[in-house]
Amino acid sequence: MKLMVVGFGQCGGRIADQFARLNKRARGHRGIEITPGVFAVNTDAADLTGLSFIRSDFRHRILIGGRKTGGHGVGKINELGAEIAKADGDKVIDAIRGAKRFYESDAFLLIASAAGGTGSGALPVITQLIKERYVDKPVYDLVVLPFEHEESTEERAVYNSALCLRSVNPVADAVILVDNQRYIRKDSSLRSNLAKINELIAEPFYDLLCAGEEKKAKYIGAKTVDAGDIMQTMTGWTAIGYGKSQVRMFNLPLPRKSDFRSKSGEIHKGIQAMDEAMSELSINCNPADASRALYLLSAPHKEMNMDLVKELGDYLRGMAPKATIRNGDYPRERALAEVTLILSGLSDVEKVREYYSKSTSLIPEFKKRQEEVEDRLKSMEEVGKDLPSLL
Ligand SMILES: Nc1nc2c(ncn2[C@@H]2O[C@H](COP(=O)(O)OP(=O)(O)OP(=O)(O)O)[C@@H](O)[C@H]2O)c(=O)[nH]1
Ligand SMILES: [Mg+2]
Repeated sequence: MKLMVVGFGQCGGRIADQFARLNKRARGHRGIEITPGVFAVNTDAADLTGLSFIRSDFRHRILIGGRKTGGHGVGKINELGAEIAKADGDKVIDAIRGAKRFYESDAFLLIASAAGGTGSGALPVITQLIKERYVDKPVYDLVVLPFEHEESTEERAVYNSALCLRSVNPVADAVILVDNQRYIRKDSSLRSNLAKINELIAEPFYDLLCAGEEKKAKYIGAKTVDAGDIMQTMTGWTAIGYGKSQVRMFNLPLPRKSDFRSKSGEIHKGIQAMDEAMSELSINCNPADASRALYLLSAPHKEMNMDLVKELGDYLRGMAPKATIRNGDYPRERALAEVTLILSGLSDVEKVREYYSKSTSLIPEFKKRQEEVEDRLKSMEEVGKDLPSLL
């Protein structure tokens, strides 16, 4: 599958940069293309300069709202991010249209954080704009949710997130939820290592996108996962996960198959990878709430067989009994069994529900504060009303 990738704001731009890196890897290692166009859009000029893999011309790193913000961002006010995106949206559309191999792409992937200003506000606006212009290509939004410490110290982080999610959900074909907090559960040092988190966020997409683009016969599975399978799966609230398990230890010469690599051993490795993918999902959710699911098994050719793929399917069916499940296999050369998992069409996501209810109670409070500011400004004007004006 080939994606047009656009990142908004600092977080979105940096994750889009990771997709440009994955594309470079796919081209170098496998001679295939997975992202015919990668763009970053920001109100902050310095953030655009800091990217590494996205082409560095102004058609790929797009500054919006330049005059309004002086190139310094919108300071977490996502209403302002949305307003700027409405005014400058054509810049983004022009850049996409100008991409040489746009026609090769199957879908859009738009990325932003929910808690900031620029990305959170621009994402829904540009999603809608792209949906109107390109009716035949699905638009998937990847939304990054804030860390717990941000939610507890900045009400605005919760409020922005609620507004962003509430606005993208009706316009995007699917919303992939990615909770920053989930990436520091096991390794709290990652809190200060956003670059590493961004790698972990992008990584599951690599096999998923490559599998259907392979040209070499030995890497084409018995059942390929292609753009059609992914598009049939992606709808509404969505989670993605990835897990792996070592299939050959220490690179020792292999004993004969009958010696120790029993079929049940292979299945065990596969299940282990599936378990990890499930527990490392990008958002905490209940698999039983999914209406669609997809898993891709990547493993060395010799380890792969249809029994294993089927066994994984039965296992997943037990956890997601209501889901239509699609699957595929992807023969690889690495000594790993890897599972990439998508759970989609989730009927309930606790985190989203929480943002909505907390923010609804914040509205009167925010309104009250705004009125207080206006009252104070008015009373100050009142004091100076008898002074002559220089205008
Ligand atoms: N995973 C990840 N999260 C990030 C990154 N940068 C910022 N965030 C998160 O994104 C939120 C802040 O949004 P930003 O993307 O910085 O904001 P912005 O869209 O640039 O908007 P303004 O700076 O307010 O104009 C916070 O929840 C951060 O934790 C990043 O590189 N990776
Ligand atoms: Mg910013």
